[in-house]
Amino acid sequence: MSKLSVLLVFVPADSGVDGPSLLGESEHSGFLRGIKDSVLKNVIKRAQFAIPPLSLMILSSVDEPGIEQHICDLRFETFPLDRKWDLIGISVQTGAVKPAFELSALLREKGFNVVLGGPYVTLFPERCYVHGDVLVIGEADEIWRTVLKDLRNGTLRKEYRVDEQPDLSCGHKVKKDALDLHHYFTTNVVQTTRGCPYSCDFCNVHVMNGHKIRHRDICEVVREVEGFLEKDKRIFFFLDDTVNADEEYAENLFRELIPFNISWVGQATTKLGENSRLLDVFSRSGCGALLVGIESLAEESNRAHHKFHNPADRQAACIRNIREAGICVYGSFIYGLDEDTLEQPDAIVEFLDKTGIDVPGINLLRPIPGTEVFERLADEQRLLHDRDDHDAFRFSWGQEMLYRPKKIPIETFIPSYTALTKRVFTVQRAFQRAVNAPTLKSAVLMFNLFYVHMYNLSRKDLNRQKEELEIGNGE
Ligand code: B12
Ligand code: SF4
Repeated sequence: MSKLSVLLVFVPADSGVDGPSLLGESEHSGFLRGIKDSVLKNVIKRAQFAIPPLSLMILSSVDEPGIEQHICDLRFETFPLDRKWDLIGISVQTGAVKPAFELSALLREKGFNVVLGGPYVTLFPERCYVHGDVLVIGEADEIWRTVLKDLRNGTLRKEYRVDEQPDLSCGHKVKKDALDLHHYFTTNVVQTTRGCPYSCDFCNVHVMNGHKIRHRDICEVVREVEGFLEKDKRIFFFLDDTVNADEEYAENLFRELIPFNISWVGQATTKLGENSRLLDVFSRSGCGALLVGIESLAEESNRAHHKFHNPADRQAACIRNIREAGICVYGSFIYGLDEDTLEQPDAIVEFLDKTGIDVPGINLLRPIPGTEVFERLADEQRLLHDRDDHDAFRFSWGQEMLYRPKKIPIETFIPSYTALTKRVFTVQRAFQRAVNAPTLKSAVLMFNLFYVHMYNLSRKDLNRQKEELEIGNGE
């Protein structure tokens, strides 16, 4: 008997990291500039964040007799409509809801059975029922097997809800068999923990994955790294939101990884700079770069958004310690938080000079539906779009304001933000940062040069939005 075929689909977002482009048509863009933007968009799409979707790797690693699973990454592949699929699973991220639902509608029209899962389905199941035949609400690591069994038995239900978050310690081997390894910058993506003990109000990781940190078994992660190396020797991405959230676990895990001689990148809090033992283990295990969320340099702003774990007065020293350990720092700022004033841009530039941050990211606050800040801004009538219009809250690249800052009028805020990105992202600074980077110099140069381009797009879009806001105000 032939096997049942399941296809798992990753849908690119229209805007944002999947290939940034102008949100609106720029009158001044011109033919040549248009070509340049489109070429760069494709280069960025392919080079920058091209890592495979771990969620779909996890699901496709669930072995069920009589069922074969494939992954289709629409960033690189066209949808294989010429084949018969018994079930098609689509991962829905808040930033890519519209294209995900459009694809689902098209496939259902053609008679395919579509199952929807992922962060948006978990947060807003009531908005997804009409868009899929089956919904999986929550982390699907374990329940996916039930879905596959029901598919085989012809007893698929409308809804599968995960009541208790999966215990990560009981071992789920992640395989790469369903992936085309050649599409990606690297395929070595690993998650060691899930859940975040913090409650930043602009984030929904703690809403989806809970506050309790769940760990995978250290031996299991080590075996996974070893197995991954057989197929792909490139850099590892540890996708944990905070790889140092549990310092003892992190120390034990990365100590075990030292003999493998890998190089890796991840996300951490600046607190790492205060734990010299862990810093040493990170460095010896091959850590090349860490993204740290600095957000605001104004302590009262971080407090207003429930970010309490950043020691503002000690941040600079922490970052210097991390860089001195040979690890590059990607410093992620948000300008426009509630207590921010027009003094922030100077403070940020001074901070960048003082710490030598290798890649700065100067973000605008994105009120994501499903976060606390989204609800608060909606209640305070500071959102620029209807709170029910989730598509409007897309994840563009610092390219549009979605809300009114508290202390700075929006018409003043926009030029202040664009002037800041113009100072921070210049070709000259990109080269300087690459020269000074403790390691991964060419990657640091590449990122900074991409940002010169992307923040250039951001300025054009924001200037256009400012004009529209002024016209709207009758000026
Ligand atoms: C690595 C990463 C990326 C990578 C890879 C993206 C990817 N989708 O794989 C890159 C850099 C490309 C990226 C891009 C973006 N990202 Co991102 N990213 C992450 C990060 C750090 C880890 C993702 C991950 O692998 N998690 C581990 C897996 C196992 O968890 P999971 O994806 O939730 O999957 C589980 C369930 O959701 C479910 N599931 C998922 N898909 C499906 C599909 C089916 C059919 C089923 C049944 C179940 C199911 O089962 C899985 C196993 O339990 C998360 C933070 C986080 N903690 O998840 C943010 C996160 C997912 N990203 C986010 C955002 C906003 C984006 C962008 C929109 C950013 C932008 N400005 O462009 C884009 C969107 C790209 C896209 N088209 O999806 C938000 C999503 C918010 C939301 N509510 O949807 C998160 C949560 C970060 C945050 N703090 O808010 N991202
Ligand atoms: S932003 Fe980072 S630290 Fe804050 S809640 Fe989200 S995952 Fe946790």
